[in-house]
Amino acid sequence: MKLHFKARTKHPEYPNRIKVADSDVDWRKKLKSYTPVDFTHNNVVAAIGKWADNNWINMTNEEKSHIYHRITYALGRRRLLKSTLFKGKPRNPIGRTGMKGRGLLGKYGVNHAADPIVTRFYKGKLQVVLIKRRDTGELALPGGMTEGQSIPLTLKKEFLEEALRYESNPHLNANILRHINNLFDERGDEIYKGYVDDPRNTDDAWMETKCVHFHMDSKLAQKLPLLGGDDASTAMWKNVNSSLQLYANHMEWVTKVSNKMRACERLRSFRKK
Ligand code: RP5
Repeated sequence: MKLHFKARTKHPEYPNRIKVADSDVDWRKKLKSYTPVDFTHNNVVAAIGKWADNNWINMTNEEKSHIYHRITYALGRRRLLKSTLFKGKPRNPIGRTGMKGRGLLGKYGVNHAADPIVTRFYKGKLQVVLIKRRDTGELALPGGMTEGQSIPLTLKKEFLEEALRYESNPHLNANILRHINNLFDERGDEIYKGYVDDPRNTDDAWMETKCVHFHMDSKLAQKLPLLGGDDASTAMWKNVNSSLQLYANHMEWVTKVSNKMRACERLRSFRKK
């Protein structure tokens, strides 16, 4: 059974969670007492009817049925959210987090995101585009919530907004934009789909993502005018190595890409022989 770690840590905008030991995460283990902190951020309450669901106690059966039909990949394959229900309410499929309520997440159950991994080779080293998140100050992939849009659109939109400050970047010209459009239109290589070990997760709400890899030609990569925007204070190329520490479990997916690229390199040099 997969464990979550970051989903049990403190988020800067959250109160402290109840401590949950690794051995107590699994719901199948009966605990003498489990009293998670109840927290839904004011921003979520203010967004009810916009990007946030209604409060569970005020929800009509129709609203609940709509939620039950959302898609989750948290346990591997595609399922309806109703497969995660406990007493009629979606429950974190990985286990206890020490907090109930929605925290900063608008939706009960799954909250969908998309994460682009954009890489290049620079001086023989694999590099990846990262942003610094304004909320936790951590380095992260430039991903974002799907907000009802398709995954391909979200991947491109988030990259443009968070890594290139699309709206007001004076160095982002039509030629570079055309190349970026072409790169993202190639569909990329799916690296991961499912649960994110996000520090905002709770027992009632969690993040899931689809993470897609795009490798950039070195010449185009050199021209990319990286500039943090929206939820990102900065954007940069970073060498991929084991000392890199990233938000949530983003490093797992970057490592997968690095292994894939290394295998491709080996194959290429083998063919040259
Ligand atoms: C993570 O949160 C996802 O992997 C994605 O990077 C991000 C989406 O949330 P926001 O950055 O839009 O807050 O779980």
